[in-house]
Amino acid sequence: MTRDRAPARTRVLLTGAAGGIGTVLRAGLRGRYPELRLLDTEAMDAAGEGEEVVVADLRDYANVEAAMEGVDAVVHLAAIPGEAAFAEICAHNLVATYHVFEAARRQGATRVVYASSNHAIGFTPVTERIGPDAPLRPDTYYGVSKAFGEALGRLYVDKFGMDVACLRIGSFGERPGSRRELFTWLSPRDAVELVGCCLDAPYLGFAIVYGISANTRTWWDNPEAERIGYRPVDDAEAFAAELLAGPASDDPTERFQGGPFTGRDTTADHPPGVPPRGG
Ligand code: 15L
Repeated sequence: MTRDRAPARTRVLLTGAAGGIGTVLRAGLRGRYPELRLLDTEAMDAAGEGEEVVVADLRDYANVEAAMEGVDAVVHLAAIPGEAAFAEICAHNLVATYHVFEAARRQGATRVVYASSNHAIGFTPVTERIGPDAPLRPDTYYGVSKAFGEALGRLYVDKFGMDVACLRIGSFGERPGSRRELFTWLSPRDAVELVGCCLDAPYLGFAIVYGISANTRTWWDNPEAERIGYRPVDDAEAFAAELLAGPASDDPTERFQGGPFTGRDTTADHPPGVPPRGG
C-alpha cells in the first residue's frame, strides 16, 4: 500500500529530547508541527510556544502511555548511546523501546521514527559497501539493542500496519572528528531534514535509512533515504585534508565500520551483580 499525501501531524513526541540530537531536533522541528511533546529523564528548558515538556522515565510503561496520549508520530531517540553492561542496555534500550512501540500502538500513534545506529552493522568490514538489507553485524550489546529495535519496528509494521523508519545514524556532530567519520558523519541540519522527511513522507512502511550527510566517502547505499525525499547538503569531505594529515593508524578496529566499538570492551563483560565466570 502507498499513500500519496503527507499525513497531517498535530502532535509529535520526541523522546531523548534533552540529548545531543534531541536538542538539535527540538530547535529544528519547532513550528513545523503544531505541538512538539519533548520527553526526557533530565530537566529541559521550559516549553516554548507549540511545545510541551515531560520529564519521565521510559522504563515505567505507565509513563510512556501517558506521554503518548494524543500523539500521532513519535521520534524515539532516548537510549544509552554506547556500550554498557547488558542489564543497563536491557532496561534503557530494549524494554524502553518496547514500551514506546507498544504505547504508540495502543494510543493510536501510527508512525515511529526510531534512532537505530550504524553499530547494528558495526562488524561489517570497511572494504564492503552495503545497503539496508545487509546482514546485521552488531559490534556491542548497544548494537544488539539497536538491531532489536529494528526487529521490533518490523513486527509493528507487519502486524499492526504502522509506519516505521529506522535511522542507522552514523556520527552526529557539528563536524566530523576522525578519518572514520569522513564516512559516517551526519551534520545537525541534515539530521533535522532527515527526521522531517521521515515524519512527512506520505508512506514509510518499514524503512531502514542510513543517517548520514552527503559524504563523498560512504560505505552505505541509501535507497530508502531517496524514496522519502531526503536530500542531505553537508559533506564531510570538506574536512578531509585536515583529518587525513599525519600517518595512518594501524588500530585493528579501523578494519570495521563500527570502528572503536568493535574493540574489546570490558565494561560490557560483567554486568553488576553477576560475578565473572570462575570468579
Ligand atoms: C553511535 O551510535 C553513538 O551513539 C555515538 O556516540 C557515536 O559513537 C556514533 O555511533 C559513531 O559511530 O560514531
